[in-house]
Amino acid sequence: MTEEELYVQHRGVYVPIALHPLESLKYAEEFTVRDDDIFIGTYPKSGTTWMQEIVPLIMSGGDLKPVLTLPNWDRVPWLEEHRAIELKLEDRPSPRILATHFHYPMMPKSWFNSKAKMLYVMRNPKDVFTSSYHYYKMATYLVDPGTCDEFLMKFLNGKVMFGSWFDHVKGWLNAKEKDRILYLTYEEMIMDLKGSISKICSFLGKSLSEEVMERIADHCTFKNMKQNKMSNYSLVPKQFMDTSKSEFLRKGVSGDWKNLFTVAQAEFFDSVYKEKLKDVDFKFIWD
Ligand code: PPS
Repeated sequence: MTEEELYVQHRGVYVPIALHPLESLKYAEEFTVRDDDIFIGTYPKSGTTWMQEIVPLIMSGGDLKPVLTLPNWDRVPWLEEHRAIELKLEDRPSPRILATHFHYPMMPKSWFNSKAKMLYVMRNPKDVFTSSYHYYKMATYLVDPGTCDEFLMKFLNGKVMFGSWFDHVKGWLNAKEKDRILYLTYEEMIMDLKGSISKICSFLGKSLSEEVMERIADHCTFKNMKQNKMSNYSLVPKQFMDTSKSEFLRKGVSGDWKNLFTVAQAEFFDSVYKEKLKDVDFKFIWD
């Protein structure tokens, strides 16, 4: 099926209609954000599921119950997904932990006047592309990616779900609420998960012992999360995700783009990246 059949344009970006019917997008825009809300913001395939595991564990002080009893989409629901209305997010007790793939200007109007915090995670876009390429093959609510070249052009032109990676990242990096946004990268989490957990704790004002942070880091390794059926997407019916084509928790590494890109594709990607991010001074640690 085509983009026109499976996606709807919301503020100029494609969103898959199966997950984000128009009433959900309206609900999200008009959502009343509370000062103690904690948001996890990502462009798709940048570390959302990982954070949906880490942040509840930090908030529970290392108690595994929330991550072993609730699927990640109920534990940390997406603000803009159809389930948000069913879950009645407006009635949930504080502090709520919410995920979003929204670009910065799409955030609920009330976000901008709140004190809510945002944990914004970025990942090497070549790895985001690679993870997406495999995911688009298995997720039946998305348009088949076609060849790697075809998907590359769509990705670089933002003709994919949630639009352009470049616009997403630039929008959030230029947000004016810097005091309540913590910028993280997937790569730093790969290199030092406990250090990232400690950073998140400080940002959220949670004081946890070294031992608890170590326990959280251990639970949140790729290997351990893959065993957790509340987080590994094995509860999703086959008709939505065909795991014979790819798994949701697929490889969990940085640099897998090297197994997909040709030299010419990587060079082309890098030239677009250089041009589009020329005004950004954030020090990314990826290649
Ligand atoms: S989504 O669809 O936007 O919610 O996807 P998202 O969760 O953002 O990204 C999925 C990728 O994150 C990887 N992942 C992890 N990597 C390392 N460690 C842990 N614990 C972990 N959990 C999820 C997941 O495997 C996807 O990346 P790829 O490269 O496809 O493996």
